[in-house]
Amino acid sequence: MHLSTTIPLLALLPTLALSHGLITSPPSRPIGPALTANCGSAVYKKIASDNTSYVEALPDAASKDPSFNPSLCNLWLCKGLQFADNPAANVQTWTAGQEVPVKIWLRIPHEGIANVSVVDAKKNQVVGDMLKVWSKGYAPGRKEADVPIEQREFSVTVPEGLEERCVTAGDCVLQWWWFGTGAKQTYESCVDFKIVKPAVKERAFRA
Ligand SMILES: [Cu+2]
Repeated sequence: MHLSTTIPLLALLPTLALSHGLITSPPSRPIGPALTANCGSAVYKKIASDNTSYVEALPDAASKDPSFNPSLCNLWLCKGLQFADNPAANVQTWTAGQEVPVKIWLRIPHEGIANVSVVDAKKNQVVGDMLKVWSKGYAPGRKEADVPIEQREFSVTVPEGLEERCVTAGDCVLQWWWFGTGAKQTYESCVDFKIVKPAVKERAFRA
């Protein structure tokens, strides 16, 4: 929803449900049956109606839903979207040092702060340094074209040292996180990946 801070009640009106943003490339986590199972059907319905909507809309819906399981559904990591719902073909295979092009769909801007980081999904902990940080001025303007292209299309470098922690898909995510400081809305979108060691180098060491 395009929520105005001066008229917060409008946020309750479903007719105002407008999109905000998510990662479109590489493919980000979609909705699916695991989301319903772990987060409940209320959360599922909210994300299904607008897959780019903000996190703050979800905890209230979840708290009234007996099927919401907070030990399996962290709404503040990937908006609660579940690894099990991501088709295997969407899981990226990366090596340290690789440049990964990322595209963001920013349908409605809200100026604020943003970052891209690798998150340990079990511990909900950012691993190492953030790969991108916008400490101010992210997503200004009123429409997507107002947002500087380098905030919507950029590359991140896969860090060193993830070879054990992120060797299994689902253990780590690449998360794009954005908070509109005026709107007070948080957006999260996650890419699943696994780290492999570069095969060519291994052979070279053994030779
Ligand atoms: Cu909004």
